Amino acid sequence: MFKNITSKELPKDYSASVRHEKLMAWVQKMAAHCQPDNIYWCDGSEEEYQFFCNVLVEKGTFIRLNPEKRPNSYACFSDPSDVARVEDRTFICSRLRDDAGPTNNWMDPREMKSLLNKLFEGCMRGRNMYVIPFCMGPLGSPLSHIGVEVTDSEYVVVNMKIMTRMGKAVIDQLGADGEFVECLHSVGAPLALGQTDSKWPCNPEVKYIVHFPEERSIVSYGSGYGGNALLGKKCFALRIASSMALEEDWLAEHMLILGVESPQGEKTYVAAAFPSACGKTNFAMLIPPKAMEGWKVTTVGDDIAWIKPGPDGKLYAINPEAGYFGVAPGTNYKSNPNAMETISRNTIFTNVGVTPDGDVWWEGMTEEAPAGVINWQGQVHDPASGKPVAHPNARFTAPASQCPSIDPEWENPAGVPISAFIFGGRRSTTVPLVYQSFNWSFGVYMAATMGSEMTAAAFGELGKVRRDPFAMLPFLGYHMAEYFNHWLNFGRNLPNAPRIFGVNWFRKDENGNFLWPGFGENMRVLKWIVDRVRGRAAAVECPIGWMPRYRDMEWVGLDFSREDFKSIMTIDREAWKKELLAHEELFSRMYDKLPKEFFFMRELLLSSLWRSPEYWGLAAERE
Ligand code: SAT
Ligand code: MN
Repeated sequence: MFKNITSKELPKDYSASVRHEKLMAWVQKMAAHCQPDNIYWCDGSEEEYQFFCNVLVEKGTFIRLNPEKRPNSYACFSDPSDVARVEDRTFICSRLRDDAGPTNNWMDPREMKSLLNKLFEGCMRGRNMYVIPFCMGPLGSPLSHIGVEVTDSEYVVVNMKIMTRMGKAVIDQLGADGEFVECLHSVGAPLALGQTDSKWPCNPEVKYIVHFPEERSIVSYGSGYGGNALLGKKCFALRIASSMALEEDWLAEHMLILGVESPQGEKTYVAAAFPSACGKTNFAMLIPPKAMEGWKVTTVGDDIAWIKPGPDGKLYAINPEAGYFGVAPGTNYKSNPNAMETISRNTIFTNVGVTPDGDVWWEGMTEEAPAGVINWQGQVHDPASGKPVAHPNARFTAPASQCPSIDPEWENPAGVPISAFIFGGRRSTTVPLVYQSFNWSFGVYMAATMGSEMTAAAFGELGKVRRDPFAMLPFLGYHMAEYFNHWLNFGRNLPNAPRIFGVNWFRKDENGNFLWPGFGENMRVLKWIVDRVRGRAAAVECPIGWMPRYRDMEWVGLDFSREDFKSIMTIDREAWKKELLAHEELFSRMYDKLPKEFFFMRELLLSSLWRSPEYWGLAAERE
């Protein structure tokens, strides 16, 4: 039976040397309330990482994978009640309900605090409290921000080591009075004296993921999984950071950042937002088709971008994270060879299958499940059962530095200059492969109204379009309509704002087959985008924006006919009438604060649908 690690077993920490009184006082106060056995301050060293991985192996949480196949890697299975973010348990507790807006859960902060106070009292009994100082963004960058997470989960410690710059160096950076975001986390499963711990402690009944934007603090209770527990990611880098960004005039976005290098060595950076299940990680790590020799894509980030204007008026972006917490199922050497290399070592796998020879497996990795593979529920997989081996939201946690396509500037404290924003969703009809919005305002409108068809029943009817503005619906820390206003204002002050593009890799023909090959071939779309930004590519005006003609895109090495192009680029008048009318549904939810520009833009788009048929349909048909 596993016993909690005692103070004697814990490595020696540096807490005696911490000079930050406010931080010290907060940690002491949290400890007095949560009543852990011990407090340990994480230093972020390799030895410490190994120590906690060993602890997790002893506890039975981690399975050490075969070092020949996955060096220094581990797999674990979560509790079946704790497998994903819990949106209905996520709260924005601003003082005024109206500041959280119609798309967030809200509770009065005083009421929430008294509720949380009760939950946290003694919640770490029988466990240790780990203090994790972490920096989102490169240490010392003017674009970075610091947080301190206290948690009772060793799983969180080792994941935060990969996902952030974590440890003593952050404490040094904080000095005596540096600012930090307080992040309190507990799995919500105190242990009575002598009680055996479970392999995945959590609270199956009670979960709260709470943000106090005015105080810039986060409290999370009851879950040990992903974004519920690794508080630097969605909680800090998106929800809290988005409200900081509104106040301080910058952007915290749910965007990947990639670099496109031309055969001449010219580099262009773009940031792109996609809702879940649109292949974001694959796009961030794209490998161009062989026929497009000399073109190269490099990866700065796969999930989150913090963007601020530089002194030259351009926008500069950093990836606040240091690792990837990516969806495993579907990842393979065809869909994403760079991701497969990234996770070949030093990786933590959660809720994937484990093979008899100590490696991992998930749906889509290879054709068939290996015989004897253990599923994420810890049982030998029975192919007849129809149950998947890996949980659909199974994840890998891997250091970004291991990605073969990592951009040489990915840790540049000044960030990388962004020339274009790309917004995409999963749409089987209506939305063309690519188009450029007329200007910044129309681009903001397009991003605000973007939607994606549901691939998982969790969010409603399969195939139904779920509006997910800027792919930020579950990640914004304030009122959605204020966010639209922030974007509109932000662009007004830029001398040469990035161009804004819409893409859709998922259009289908009448038989339900995908029209576009996707993956590496998306490079063709990227090339047109980069060439547009550079003023080299032609386009024609269409009702919804600027679109490439067949001859404006690079087709070398791909069998994609004019007819194919037409089927994926056609703007259908009736479909677009319906589309624009559907925007009303989103707008009516936030009518009072919606930018008035939006109503005019919608009218303009609608009226352009009535122009002559020669103007209509177009890009696809013009020579
Ligand atoms: O679990 S995370 O929030 O980190 C990832 C996701 O669900 O998008
Ligand atoms: Mn994400």
